[in-house]
Amino acid sequence: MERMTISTQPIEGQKPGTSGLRKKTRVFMAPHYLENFIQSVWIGIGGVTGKTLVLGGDGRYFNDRAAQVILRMAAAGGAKKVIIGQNALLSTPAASNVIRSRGADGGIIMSASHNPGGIDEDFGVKYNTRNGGPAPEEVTNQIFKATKAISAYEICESQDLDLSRLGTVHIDGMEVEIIDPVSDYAALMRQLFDFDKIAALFASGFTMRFDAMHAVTGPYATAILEGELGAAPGTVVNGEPKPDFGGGHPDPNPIWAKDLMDVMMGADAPDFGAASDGDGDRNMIVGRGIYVTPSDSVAVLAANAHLAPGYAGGLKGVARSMPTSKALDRVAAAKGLDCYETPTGWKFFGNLLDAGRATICGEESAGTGSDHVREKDGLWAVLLWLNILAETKKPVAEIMTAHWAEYGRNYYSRHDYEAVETEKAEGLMQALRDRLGTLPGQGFAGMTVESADEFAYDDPVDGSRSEGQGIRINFDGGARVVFRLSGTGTVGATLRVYLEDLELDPAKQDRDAQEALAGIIAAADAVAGIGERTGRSAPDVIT
Ligand code: VG1
Ligand code: CO
Repeated sequence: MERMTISTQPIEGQKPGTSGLRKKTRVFMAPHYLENFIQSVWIGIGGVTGKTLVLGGDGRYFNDRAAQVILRMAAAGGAKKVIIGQNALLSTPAASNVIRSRGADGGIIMSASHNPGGIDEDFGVKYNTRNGGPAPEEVTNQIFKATKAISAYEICESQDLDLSRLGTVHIDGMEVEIIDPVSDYAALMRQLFDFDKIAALFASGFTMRFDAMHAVTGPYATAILEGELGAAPGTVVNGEPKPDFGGGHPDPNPIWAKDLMDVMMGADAPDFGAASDGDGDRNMIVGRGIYVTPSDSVAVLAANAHLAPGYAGGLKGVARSMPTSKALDRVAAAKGLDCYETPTGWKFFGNLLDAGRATICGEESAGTGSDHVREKDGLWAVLLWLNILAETKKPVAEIMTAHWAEYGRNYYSRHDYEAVETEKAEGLMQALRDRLGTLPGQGFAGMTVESADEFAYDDPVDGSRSEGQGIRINFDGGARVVFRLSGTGTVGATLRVYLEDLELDPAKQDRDAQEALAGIIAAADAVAGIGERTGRSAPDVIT
């Protein structure tokens, strides 16, 4: 087999965002694009010689082709071994688990997560380090630096490997182990949760609908929920991963998982509903007649995790991303736990989890997870909910009402303005930034600003500092709004507006969130001039 050195030139814009490099699929398919980035990963991590890597993806269009290229480049770089999921599939949390359990040096996940897939949609590549978590900024900065200086990459010339057959094959002296993508992950879940209790719950007639959104969680959910826990056949819908996710957005929220919402709000709703995203790290939780916001879900999980065997000893601490609601803080305060506030993106939880400072983490964007892996984990959240439901035998709605009565309800919503012209979105942020010092005391739509700042994070473990992580404005009375630009989009800019207000009175905790937040929504528009600056009269997505 021949190793080839191919001359290339730096390609602009290969800067990893919130979670890896995400671009239009056709951009990734253009000559040298993927190769340049992979070679830069090798350079950024100090070379791949002698290393063992894990490789897998969410099955989106180009997943299979990209896997063959990455294998040939790993071989050319002198890697010792690549462990790859059958058909190049691995959910993000499963990949994180394989890196950890097999003691690999790192891994590459091919995914653009919740972004749509297909030749005209999105593709992505992310590097995870030895702890199983997304590379920290220090590493992604090295990778980005390498993309700007690259002049050649190395690749083996070889036939495509047959990735459909389990077992070990070789490519230019490098071992390639093709593993079942589900079995290691299922074994881990069995350790954490009381499968017998959950199985008894299903046996007693409890019904569920899990919408895999034609994405990677299908095989995992089918094997675990239907196969091991005895949920009725058909519990998992849209369970076959498709390269274009059936044409949908594999993003588990009430907008993109509307079918599930309609069923759960309907007359014959099952007891429990859930959905996951493209790469299996997000989750949506719905009870019969009630949607649970991700911010509330992580709070409920933290409050009740001790009911599952894996967390019976209690939690070391909890963490949430800054724009996530403070519902988790209220649970932490009541239980005497530390609660950390990090920038958006799972990579910021890695150090806290490694250092044993946090056990459960969450993001308002439907990401929840624990120290069992170093990624958020959609199915894990669903199984923890099932374990809690099996123990309490209460409907989701009752659990939520009781939770709010005890801790208060943090009304919460996120409004997204998608594909805004980059200049306009950045102008809006800059204008806010320029006025931060003068905002306190000023009134907007009847609300008075108490404090305003731009969030910066000092990592308590390694002391690194991350600046420019979102503008937050607190109003008198406790309401707040956060403004951020997305770091995962591929077209223009997405403005995210996060809205929150606390209600302690149980008599006022059953309102519609948009109604409850109407005042703060108006104040957000008034303070930032959203309509005026973006030309949009309403958000594209409300979650
Ligand atoms: C979004 C979410 C963030 C999440 C990230 C990756 O980032 O807001 O909470 O960690 O996606 O999730 P941004 O920069 O677009 O707001 V996933 O499931 O897309 O890997
Ligand atoms: Co995801």
